[in-house]
Amino acid sequence: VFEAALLADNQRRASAVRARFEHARITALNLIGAPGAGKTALLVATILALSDRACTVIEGDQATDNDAKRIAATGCRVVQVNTGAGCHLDAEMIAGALGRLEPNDGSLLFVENVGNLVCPALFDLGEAAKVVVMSVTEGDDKPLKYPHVFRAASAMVLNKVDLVPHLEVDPAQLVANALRVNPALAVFSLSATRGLGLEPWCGWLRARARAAA
Ligand SMILES: Nc1nc2c(ncn2[C@@H]2O[C@H](COP(=O)(O)OP(=O)(O)OP(=O)(O)O)[C@@H](O)[C@H]2O)c(=O)[nH]1
Ligand SMILES: [Mg+2]
Repeated sequence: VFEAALLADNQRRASAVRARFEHARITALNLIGAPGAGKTALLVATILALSDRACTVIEGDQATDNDAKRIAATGCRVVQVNTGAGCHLDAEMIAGALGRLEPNDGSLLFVENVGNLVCPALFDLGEAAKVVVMSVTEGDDKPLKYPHVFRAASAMVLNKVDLVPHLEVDPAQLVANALRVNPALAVFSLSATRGLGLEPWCGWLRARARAAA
């Protein structure tokens, strides 16, 4: 009962945040993935590749501002949110961060959620879409074992494809498992640190931003 009330309260706040984004034509993406999947590396590479677009970032972590510093080094405006013991961001935290961030009308806003494949799937942040970020090192069965986030997401980034030759993992099987859970998932295989395969992902982001304009 407590959890249902908590989620209902979050949903109300998320709807208000979403209305605010739509009014300002801001495209907000909620990036969710396990610790170390490469969410921050993906954001750094994406921001540099989309240098012609206005972007801002909300960084969610239990502790430290390490990731905010990595984003700030690209020249992008960023706000860090620390959740302490919390395992996910919620809509109230986003509303608070927006007061500090003040993203421009028509811009792209990336939210990096706390590293966790489970809890963040439950909490609507008012985003236009959730993106699940996975790396090939996590194993090809993960979409079947943690289906909720794959079902909730509109896209999956499969990161660290540069490491495939060193692993036993079958990336085709991983993608097939993800599509079994959610046939509508847009899939982007890439290497954030090597800058491989970024084009289709950036194209998808541009199309989302155009749709909001
Ligand atoms: N080989 C390889 N390493 C990568 C790639 N992307 C990220 N990494 C490395 O993976 C590690 C984790 O990357 P982060 O960007 O910190 O991952 P994260 O998902 O933001 O981690 P948390 O915020 O702690 O959940 C770092 O050492 C990165 O350099 C990639 O495409 N290829
Ligand atoms: Mg990170």
